[in-house]
Amino acid sequence: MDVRLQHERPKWEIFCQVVDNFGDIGVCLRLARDLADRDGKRVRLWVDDWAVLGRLCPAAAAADPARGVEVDGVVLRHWVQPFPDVVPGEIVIEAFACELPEVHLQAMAKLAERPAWINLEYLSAEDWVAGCHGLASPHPRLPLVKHFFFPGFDEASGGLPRETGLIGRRERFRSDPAGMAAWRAERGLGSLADDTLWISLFAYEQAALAGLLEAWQQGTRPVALLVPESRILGDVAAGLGLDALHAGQRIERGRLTTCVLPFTDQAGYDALLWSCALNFVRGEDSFVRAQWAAVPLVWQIYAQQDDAHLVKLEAFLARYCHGLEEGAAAALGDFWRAWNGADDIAPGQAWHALEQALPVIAGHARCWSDRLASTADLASRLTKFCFHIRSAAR
Ligand code: TRH
Repeated sequence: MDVRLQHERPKWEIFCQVVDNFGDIGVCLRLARDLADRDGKRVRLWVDDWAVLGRLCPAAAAADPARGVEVDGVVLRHWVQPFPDVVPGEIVIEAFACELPEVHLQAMAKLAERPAWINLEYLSAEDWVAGCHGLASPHPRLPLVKHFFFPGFDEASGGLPRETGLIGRRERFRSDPAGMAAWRAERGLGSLADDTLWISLFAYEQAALAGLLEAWQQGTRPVALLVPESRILGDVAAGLGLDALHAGQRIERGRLTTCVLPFTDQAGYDALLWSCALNFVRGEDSFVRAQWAAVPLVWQIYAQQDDAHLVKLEAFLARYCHGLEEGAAAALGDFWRAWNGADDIAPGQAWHALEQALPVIAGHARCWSDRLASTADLASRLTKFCFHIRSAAR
């Protein structure tokens, strides 16, 4: 990498630690790319797990972590100990409450114009977010103030990540049937009936999957189930009576065709979501991307202690189902609760009602996405917020 880029002071600097899975880096990588695109490529992203980054970003996988690499205007750096002596960015974001290296905090405190310091929080639809978004927290020892920034679904929050041009790209993909057919054919997904229901399945382990696979096999409509490599693959194999499944395999059972896809980069995953009529997603980033896909989704929320995640699930359902016809809202809510183990009913039992309601939910998903897309996105709100706190500090 260009030595200049290694040492130039970035405008935006993001720190991310992997807690589990891909989502934390996934969110940060998208935000970093978006900021670089809007803001003249002055972004540096530190990640502690280079291997996870490499799964989402093949250019990083090919690079030497000790040197870092620049991708789409973002300087990607491996966060190691001891932390190198670098000039902090003008805006320093710690993602998901990760702890900044002490040496970096000291460097931030020594600068004549101190950086804006942001703690980017997890996404939640809960009402308390409005009361916490933007709050300031002075450092106990150093002359630094951290501000909490909460993504969310309304004006009282930090909004949702939505990079410039995303909706246009989705629409171009969708309005090109020949292109979509070629995209499917390249992945070995050709020659399926016209009335096939295309479903993508990205999920954690799911003990109750077998019943749902059974419902799809016995259903009235053909189902194409596209499963990118993920933790649910073992349950898919078991549900189909197999020992294991691998990328590239295609299994036919009754009305169900299951195709296992290799884990792709983030752009490839977006295309998968756009190509389907129903997306099973998980965690945070795929959950948001499925909303931008503007088709029905099923969310498997990341499980937390004491079932705290179920409160978050209900908070989102309440917002999402607002304005959705009562029967469709009930079908959707029942299925989501079943999928998250929040109900005695199994997903296989809840499927029929959801399937019936899909056309109505599809219209609603489009309106939901359009409404969200008409509001300011996370990067714009963050930029504005940081401008205000930096102006106030001068
Ligand atoms: O990996 P996740 O389960 O991440 C979760 C959440 O972020 C959660 O908030 C966090 O607390 C927990 O981890 C520890 O799910 P998520 O957020 O959807 O991230 C997956 C990323 O993987 C997302 O950026 C999309 C990307 N992806 C690809 O790039 N290619 C693929 O083929 C697939 C299937 C996913």
